[in-house]
Amino acid sequence: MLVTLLAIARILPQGADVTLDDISRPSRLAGPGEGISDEELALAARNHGMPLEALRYDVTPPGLHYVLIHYDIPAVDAHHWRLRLGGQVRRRVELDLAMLQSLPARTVRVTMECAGNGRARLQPRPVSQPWLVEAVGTAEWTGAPLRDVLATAGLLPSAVEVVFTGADHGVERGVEQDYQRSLPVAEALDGDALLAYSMNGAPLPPQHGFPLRLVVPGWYGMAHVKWLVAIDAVDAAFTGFQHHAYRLRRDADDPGEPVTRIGPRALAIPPGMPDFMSRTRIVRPGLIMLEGRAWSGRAPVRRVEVSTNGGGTWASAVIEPAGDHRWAWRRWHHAWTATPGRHTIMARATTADGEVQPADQAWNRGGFANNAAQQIPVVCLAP
Ligand SMILES: Nc1nc2c(c(=O)[nH]1)N[C@H]1C(S)=C(S)[C@@H](COP(=O)(O)O)O[C@H]1N2
Ligand SMILES: [Mo]
Repeated sequence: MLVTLLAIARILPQGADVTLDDISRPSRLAGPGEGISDEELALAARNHGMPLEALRYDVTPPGLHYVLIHYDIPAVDAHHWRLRLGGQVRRRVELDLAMLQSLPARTVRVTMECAGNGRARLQPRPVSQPWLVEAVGTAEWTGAPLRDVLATAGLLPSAVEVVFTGADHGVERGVEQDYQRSLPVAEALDGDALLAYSMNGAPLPPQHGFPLRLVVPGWYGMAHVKWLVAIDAVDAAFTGFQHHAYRLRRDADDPGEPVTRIGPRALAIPPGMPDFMSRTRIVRPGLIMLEGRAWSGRAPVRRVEVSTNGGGTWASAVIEPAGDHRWAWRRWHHAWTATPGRHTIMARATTADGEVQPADQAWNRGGFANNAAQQIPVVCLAP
């Protein structure tokens, strides 16, 4: 029914009468048995995930970090680019890249994950970027602490939130907009938020926000505004589109809770070798070292457990220490003796607060913050 209405809306308006509503899609859930559409495929082909074998690296090599871009990568000329600070501040400030780079720099290793990671497996499926579980990556971001940059303008006591505006522009559900997100002042002044001009020791690549992006360690990806051009302190809670878009809602009328910090998750490097089309993992009998990574933007990960029988029984994996990298994933491993037959490998993380990854999905309309434990079907061949 909805699909028919959309099809008619696409045919009817001709020439001068076309509006954004005619071409922009409302949010919707896929119908029973409805496969991934051409439109979702178009998003999936440009917004790529991290191949899970790249979980082997402490820092994700350039080009393997996941990418999510709502509109287009904007054209930015670094020489003319400026960051404007305004709103509830003592003085308006314009900074160029050299000025930002002259402030004391910090480097933070951060695991970033898209809030929509895991969406494609939900039933019913929210129609959007169809991630499985690979919308994650870890990078070393270098830049100026956000609070130091805010101090150049001086926040007024009337400031309650800080709004970040990207140079990218597009339409979403009929609303034309710059990509914008806000942070509460307390969060913005937190020591770890960074305005990053470098990723893994090199200037930001175009797809990751050149020349400057916000990095908010521990928060889901949508908070880390790329291609930053403006920061405005505001005296009331920000109500822009992306604030409403990222909420955990049961249905369209539910005001929902905002999506903020990354839930705990463990992922395994898929063991053995893959079959090209089915992606089924194939192993041979004997000792196999299962390895992976675990992270959380809430309380730190305290335990990782592995199941080799689809969640029937769980065993504790060995986790390596976090070292100086509070906001980065941690490596874990677990020895498994594979026997001929079919197996389902699972991994789950538990935080120091006792939050454990669920076996089943807590469904919400946007398909956000889904951290149900990963399942990897493995076939072990006869010897
Ligand atoms: N300006 C701008 N910033 C943005 C986005 C965007 O579309 N435009 N996408 C956000 C989302 S939803 C995610 S998950 C992360 C992805 O960052 P990455 O592509 O560097 O991995 O960027 C965030 N920042
Ligand atoms: Mo995202």
